[in-house]
Amino acid sequence: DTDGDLYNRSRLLYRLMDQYLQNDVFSIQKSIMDHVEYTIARSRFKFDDFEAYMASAYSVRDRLIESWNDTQHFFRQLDTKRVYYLSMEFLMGRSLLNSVFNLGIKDQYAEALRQLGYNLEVLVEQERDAALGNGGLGRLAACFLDSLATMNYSAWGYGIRYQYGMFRQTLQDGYQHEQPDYWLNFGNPWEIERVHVTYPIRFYGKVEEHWNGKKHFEWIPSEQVAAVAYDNPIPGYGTKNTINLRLWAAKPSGEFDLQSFNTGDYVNAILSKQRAEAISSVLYPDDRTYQGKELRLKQQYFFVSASLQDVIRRFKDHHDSFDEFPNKVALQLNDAHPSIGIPELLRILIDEEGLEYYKAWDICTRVFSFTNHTVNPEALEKWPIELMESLLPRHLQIITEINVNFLEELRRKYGNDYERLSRMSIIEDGEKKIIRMGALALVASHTVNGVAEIHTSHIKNMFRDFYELWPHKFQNKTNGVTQRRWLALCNPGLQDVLTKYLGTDAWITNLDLLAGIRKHARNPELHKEWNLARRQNKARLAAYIEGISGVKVSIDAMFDVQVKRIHEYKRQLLNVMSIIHRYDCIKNMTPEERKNVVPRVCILGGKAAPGYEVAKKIIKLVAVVGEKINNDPDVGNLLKVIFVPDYNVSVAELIIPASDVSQHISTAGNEASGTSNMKFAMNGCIILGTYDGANVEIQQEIGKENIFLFGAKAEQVPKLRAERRDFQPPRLFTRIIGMLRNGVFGHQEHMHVLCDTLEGQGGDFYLLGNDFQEYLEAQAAVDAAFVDRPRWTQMSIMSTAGSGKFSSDRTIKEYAEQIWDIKPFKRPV
Ligand code: T68
Repeated sequence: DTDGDLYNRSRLLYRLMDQYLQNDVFSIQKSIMDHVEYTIARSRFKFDDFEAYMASAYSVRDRLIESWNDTQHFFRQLDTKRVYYLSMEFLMGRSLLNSVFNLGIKDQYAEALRQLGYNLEVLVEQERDAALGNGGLGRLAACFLDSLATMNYSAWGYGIRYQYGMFRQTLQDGYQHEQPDYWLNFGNPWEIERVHVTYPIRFYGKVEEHWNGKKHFEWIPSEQVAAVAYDNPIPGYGTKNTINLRLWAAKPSGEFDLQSFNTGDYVNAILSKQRAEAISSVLYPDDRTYQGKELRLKQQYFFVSASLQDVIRRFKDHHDSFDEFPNKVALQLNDAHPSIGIPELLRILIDEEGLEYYKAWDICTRVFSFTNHTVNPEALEKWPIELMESLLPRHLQIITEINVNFLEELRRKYGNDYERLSRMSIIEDGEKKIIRMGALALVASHTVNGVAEIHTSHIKNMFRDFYELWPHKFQNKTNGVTQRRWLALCNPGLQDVLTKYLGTDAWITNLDLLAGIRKHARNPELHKEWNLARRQNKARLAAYIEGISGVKVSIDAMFDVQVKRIHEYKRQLLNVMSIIHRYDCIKNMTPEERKNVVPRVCILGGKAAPGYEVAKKIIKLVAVVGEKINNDPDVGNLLKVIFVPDYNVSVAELIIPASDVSQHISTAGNEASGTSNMKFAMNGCIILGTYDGANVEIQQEIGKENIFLFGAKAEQVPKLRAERRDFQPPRLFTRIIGMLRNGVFGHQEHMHVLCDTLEGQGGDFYLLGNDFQEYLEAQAAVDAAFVDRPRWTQMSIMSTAGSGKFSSDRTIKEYAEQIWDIKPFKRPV
């Protein structure tokens, strides 16, 4: 090209792109109709709601791409330090409303669609949830991305593009059934497939040792797949920044295995390559229990290796040596799941980039940091050494080397304190040698954090040897949630009331401003508007409940909600027992006495891991108890019990703003933090909970008088457990167990199994009996508060007012400043 050619070509390019897409109503309509015709290939005179949703989504995506491109260009030019959030799970939910809201074009889209004869609220419902996560851990990652974008940090999310997300739960005769979630069936308009962004991922094989002046290892793998990038733009709110969530899909590798095509078995050769796709096909639905499945380790290595290759490629675009790597890259491990990334980074730096081991190790310890999400040491991933040796032989060598060096360091410090050394060793010695991924993450990371104050103190205890050695590594980062999705979007009524009384909508990016509503907490005008907004939410939920169950519920009743994964430690069983107690009381009342009962609708929801039998039995119990109570004419409207099937992000968005009371009643010391407690509090719902996880900090923020906490404290639990055999549970507790066993609700065999978890040798591990009395008292206090309407409304307002701390914006700012050392860069308009 001559200079003249170049000049003319760039003039042409600018002329072709004379402006960005416009966001006036007509331009939006034109974008949508173009996609109806040219992407969906329907006629503009005939397209249904789903097609209108797809076309709208594509038109929003166009706008996201503009913003994404410019943001990436902006960060590249500045050569910013970036944080990479590595997570096996991102529980994103729906995107349409969130995207137009964050881009600041929600009203224009609503109007554009209205004029075309469509309703944005209806179209929003056409979208399938992106359910690439189990629960709190995956949803936290999603909230973090929203905050990272909004606060202008240079950040990427990296994960897996599962073809099947979290299973869909249906109830058949009260039993949970799992249906595959093939969410990509009708296409995913939000992602951008990058067929050229692909990396080889290798498995199995052997390691050869070479000598060319120094020892060098060569891994000769025997299986190879390709990781292909799918980009999901994440727009910030009130900013032009749009960041990226890059998810990897496994595809057959183009180059490998070519020789097998000469064997004559052409068809089988192709079929065997096709199996590569299995790696990214399904999300494991077991949260908090560890199963040593090879496919899971393959998934972990697959996405971490692709991500690190991508990170290093991006770094090398700007740098010739790795000296600057720790100043440009922060790698956050969302639990120990991605910690195979530690030996992978070392392998790349040593085997491929030619760095010395100690240089590579130094880099490693300056880039990784690790978040722990559980108090249960059983849930920490541990891989049998044989599995690692067969799947990732070079990585096993490297882990062994890390461990040898680490033990040597310990020996220098502690001498031959073998017990301590064996407790701390990354490789657990025993009949079967096991690699402790938690220990690996701890040794290689510069920081480890818990997700609530109480949880962090628990971690220091769980890893006490490491805490003694490296106290400076341990930090707390109390979780948070994004108020964009979890207040502004899911509760538009309350959004308007808040903005009106605060005189600004700045709380959408500065949640501390909610405290300003405190001075109106007794204002009767506010009470009226507050309750009106909340009643409209309740009416929406009541209609939904009638639709799924046929049960009519009164919106004057208290909506009492417990929605979360089903787990013994979360004690849904305790909730059901108090419901049975309430039923028992009503049955034994005179009609006159029944007039004083505060009507309640008890709503439960949540999925059980497919192999978790007790959890599944709890779901059936709720169904059975509900069946009996809901149809008992003595009870009428005083008590209803509803199990909402398929609890997911979208259902949460409907339920949370409509709840009066929500329950977070885990045995103290078991729930790391909880995040839905924050969402409920923010929406003016009263928390009924234990002294566990973030409940403790919520109480500090909103005040003792506005929350109902009860039960044993975490520090009492070990003693209570030890004394369990001599403990006499309250009479009411044994009475309810008796009712279940005696067949008051039928299904006796089923009930015996559940009751056996509460009685006898080793029974009641989660101390339901110990907390039962206080729980009933707290429940009675909730009833008393609810009927005092002004007091209740004031408590509700105070809950919202005290929720400022629980924005993920606050959490992310702490991570950015205290762990990642990154700064915000806002793209100029
Ligand atoms: C949750 N953990 C904590 N794990 O239970 C919850 N685990 O207290 C906390 O608020 C939340 O993390 C965010 O910090 C999980 O959700 C999992 O989902 C999970 C999945 C696979 C393997 C292990």
